[in-house]
Amino acid sequence: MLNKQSPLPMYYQIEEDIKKRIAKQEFLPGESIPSERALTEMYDVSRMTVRQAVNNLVQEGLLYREKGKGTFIAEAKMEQSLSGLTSFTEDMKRRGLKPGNKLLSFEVKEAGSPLAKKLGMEADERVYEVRRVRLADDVPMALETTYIPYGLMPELTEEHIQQSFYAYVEALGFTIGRAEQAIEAALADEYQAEALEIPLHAALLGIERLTFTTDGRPFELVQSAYRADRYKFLAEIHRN
Ligand code: 16G
Repeated sequence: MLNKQSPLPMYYQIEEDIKKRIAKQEFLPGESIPSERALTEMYDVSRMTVRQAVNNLVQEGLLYREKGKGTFIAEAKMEQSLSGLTSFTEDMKRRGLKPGNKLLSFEVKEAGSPLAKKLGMEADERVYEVRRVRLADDVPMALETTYIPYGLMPELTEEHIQQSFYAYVEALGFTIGRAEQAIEAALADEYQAEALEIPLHAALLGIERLTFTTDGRPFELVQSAYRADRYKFLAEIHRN
């Protein structure tokens, strides 16, 4: 089944083979994978090689371990389009999942210069700094830190932000226009790991979004950490 002449390492070929089986639904989400011994025999390789392949797939989020129980096939990742300017609440509802919000902190502080510059305000003006864990059917998906110019919505409360922020913004009469977004890789620090219920140093997708109203006013800067084992971002691209 594996090509021992190939320059591709054995563990990598095993990973590819397991991925293929998952794609073909030979292995289904929630099912346990064959034992280490069974895999060793199946691929005719050492336990070390099997272990390396399985560890890599766990790191990638295709498999997950449960203490004392074994290793299982993970659910398929959420596929999030990068082309629409939607809110977390909207995205979850569209998927038929229950959106959840766990408020970790809610503060008003002085913006300071780098933030003020991005939000088009003075450094001594105030911003809300809101930390929320976003949940889908009660499972933590992302950790968001949102900065909002205080002067723009001075009535914002903890209660509002535990619901959809975009719904609140629109209820105020603002029209959400466009956003600038950047994505980069990151590893979970202690705080992120705890909030997202993932291992320390698990892979994350860090997203920064700066969002403007249709009249060009920035109203949020959001730094979010999405679980890389649960999320995949999709974009359609065109030539010219
Ligand atoms: C999404 C947005 C975030 C926005 C939030 C509003 C990304 C990367 N981020 O999570 O910028 O603040 O939705 O969600 O997509 P809400 O209306 O459910 O509070």
